[in-house]
Amino acid sequence: MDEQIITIERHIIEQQRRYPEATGVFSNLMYDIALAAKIIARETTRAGLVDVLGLAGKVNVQGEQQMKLDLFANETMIRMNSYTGRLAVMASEENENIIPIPEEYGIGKYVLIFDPLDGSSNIDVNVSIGTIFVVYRRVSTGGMGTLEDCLQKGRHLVAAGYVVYGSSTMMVYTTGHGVHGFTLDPGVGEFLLSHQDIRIPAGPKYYSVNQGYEQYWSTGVRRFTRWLQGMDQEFPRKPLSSRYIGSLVADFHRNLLDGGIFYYPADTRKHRGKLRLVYEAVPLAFIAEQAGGYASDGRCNILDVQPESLHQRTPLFIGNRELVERAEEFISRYDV
Ligand code: FDP
Repeated sequence: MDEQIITIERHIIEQQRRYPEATGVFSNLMYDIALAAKIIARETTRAGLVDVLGLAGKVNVQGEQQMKLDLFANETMIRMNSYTGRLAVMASEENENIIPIPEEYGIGKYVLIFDPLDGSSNIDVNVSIGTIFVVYRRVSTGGMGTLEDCLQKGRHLVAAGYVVYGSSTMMVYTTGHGVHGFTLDPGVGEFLLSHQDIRIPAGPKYYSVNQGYEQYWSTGVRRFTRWLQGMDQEFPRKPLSSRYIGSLVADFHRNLLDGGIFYYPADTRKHRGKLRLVYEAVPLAFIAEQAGGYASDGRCNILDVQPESLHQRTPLFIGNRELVERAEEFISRYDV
């Protein structure tokens, strides 16, 4: 019985020890996010029991109808983080504009960007969904944070993570020193370290894409998919299995642990893809990189893309490095 039980709080404190100059503000911000995740997890697990299902009747900035649980998750993230004095500004996938921190609450030096509940079409059918977050240092000086603080390149982020609400709730995060996963023990209400220093397995098992849209894809994406299926005559390979949940966090999480690639390409209907650069692609790209993987928009590293607007969309190829690099090769060869 010499196995240690490490809570997320303890892990965060140990990470903080790497920085003797740290004041603890960042660690506390990580706790706040973990606490918000626990509150959202409690609601998602009760969603089938209480009357929180169904549409709230509002339409979000993406033009999608919001579900009640999306609103709850968004409110929870905002309420947990507005009054702490740790943040300069926030941005949420559910809000059209940046979320300023009122000066009377105290303005901090960090910036929090999140997708409160990703995979919303899966809520009603009890399939895994998730929360994605990313933290930056502010770049503006003085006063309330600005849009510029929220439009930094992924390369400059300080921490990124996600929570997946699945058969158990897991929080996975990185501060640039490996990727660590914690499973929520609902009995004690603590996230306990269950996956230390996650590395994407070298031998990939899965490819994850919505193949129903194949008719809209470019030649490069089609050829790449044929290659993954072991059907490319020129470059034969063993076929990968296909898995697609339709919740980015859940699809990404499975491929992170088991090996594989998730992609949501640009197509003839969605010229810039569907997923959001700052809320979805960037945080997961950093996690992938920290786990030995890679994320690309098909031509360029996601972490090097300069965001131009908050809700900007991007094509995304993410997972095992060699598969993502192959996707780039097929795209540069066949798509002009
Ligand atoms: P959803 O629209 O259900 O919120 O980001 C949005 C997202 O889900 C991702 O989680 C998911 O990977 C993707 O869209 C699914 O889109 P398709 O239904 O077009 O495959």
